[in-house]
Amino acid sequence: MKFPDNFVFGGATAAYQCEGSTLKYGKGKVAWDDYLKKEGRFSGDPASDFYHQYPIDLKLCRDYGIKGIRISIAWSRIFPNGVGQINQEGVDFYHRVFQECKKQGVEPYVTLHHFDTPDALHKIGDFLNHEIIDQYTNYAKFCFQEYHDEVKYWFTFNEVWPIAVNQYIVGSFPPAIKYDIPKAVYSMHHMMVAHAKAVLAFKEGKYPGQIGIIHSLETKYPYNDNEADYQATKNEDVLANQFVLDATFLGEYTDETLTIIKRLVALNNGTFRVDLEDLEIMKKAAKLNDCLGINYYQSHFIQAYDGENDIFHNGTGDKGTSRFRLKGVGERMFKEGIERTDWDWLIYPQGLYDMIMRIKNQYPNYKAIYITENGMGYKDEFVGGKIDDTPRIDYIRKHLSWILKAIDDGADVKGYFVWSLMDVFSWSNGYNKRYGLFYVDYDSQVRYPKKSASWFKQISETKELDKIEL
Ligand code: BGP
Repeated sequence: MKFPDNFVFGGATAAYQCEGSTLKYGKGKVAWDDYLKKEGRFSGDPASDFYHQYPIDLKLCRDYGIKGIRISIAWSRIFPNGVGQINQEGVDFYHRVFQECKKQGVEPYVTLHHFDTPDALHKIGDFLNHEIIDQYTNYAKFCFQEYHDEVKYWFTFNEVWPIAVNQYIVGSFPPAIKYDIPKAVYSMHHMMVAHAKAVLAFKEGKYPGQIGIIHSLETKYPYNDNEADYQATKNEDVLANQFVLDATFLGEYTDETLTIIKRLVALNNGTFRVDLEDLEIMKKAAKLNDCLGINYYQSHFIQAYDGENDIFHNGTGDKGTSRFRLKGVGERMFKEGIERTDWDWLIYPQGLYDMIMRIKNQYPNYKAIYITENGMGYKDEFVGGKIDDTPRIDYIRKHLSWILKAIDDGADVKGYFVWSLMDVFSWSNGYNKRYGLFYVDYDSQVRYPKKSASWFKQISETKELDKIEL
């Protein structure tokens, strides 16, 4: 049970979830600022105050054997309005962070977009608006040029499907629209074109290093062994997984993907047409991805569903409250014998193995896989300065075991990043859903290593995992 010597063990973060200082130091607004204010439940400030605490977090990385950190650049810290004027204070901030990474021996893996389109561009349609593609590409080019001496690993987007589904189907991300499959599909497609353009710009600029994209890939299984549930499973898989994987690795959509997507869009009174010029760009870029990031937390068991749309997002940790029933697509079911977190996320580590092997078989031109997020949302208890998060250790151990099996079976998996490095702000759950290896006291901003941090250090340093039965 040993990982390859060059396997990277890291911790993941995202700008809006950890930096705080959301409207300070020249940063432009993002849609979340007003949305969260209106909701009145919680705010992106102070988050984990990474803007000021980054030397401490990177020192913790060093002390706990964490060799890589996922960081995202906040587009609106660099371009407060998305385009045009540059905020030098923001540009300098990321230079300071990357310099500190170097000092502490922690490799930065940098995401250009992690759910935080600048508000000025969000207001004119975000990725529903075709114009945003070029604005995003300009921002990406700026970052490649500015940081190419400090950053070797780039990811264009974090989670294309969750952005689309949460913005336009679940309604838990601004602009909080519900049940609009056509909008979700167009927004995904435009992000994939923007990804392709950024990859081409990176390669044309001959920058050193690697570039890829991060997808959230949740394996879908039929709930019952019958034809209707198989079809429902296919629907959800195509919408959530295959659409973006085709775009990434084929640069086009297969007939199977298009047939299902067009049917689902038509069912919602829409049409889906692809611009041929965009397709050319996607095709060129599909051969050039250096890596794929997989974020994996859960899988779904799907049953056929033709009733009315009915989705309820469990954003409080009130177990058993979540519902996901999408007309003509399917219904996600809880399954006896499969544990769930308090937020109703099904803990199914084998789903990660199945997804990795599916990519290996279905898209053999993939080059390398990083597990860029995996971890357990948990209501950690702080008792006398100690945090015993044994369930999180079990969760991570099981997922790592299945990753090892995938490597054994020939998949090229090069790294694993725990979500999250330290506790961070959770988009639709606020501050009681904690994921970190390090507990953050949000009042004092003091960090406390959890039991999982010491356990993870040992794995990272020895590369060895105690054997468990799969
Ligand atoms: C992923 C996102 C992260 C993070 C994580 C946990 O989808 O990339 O930003 O939020 O999920 O999600 P949550 O905070 O909703 O539990």
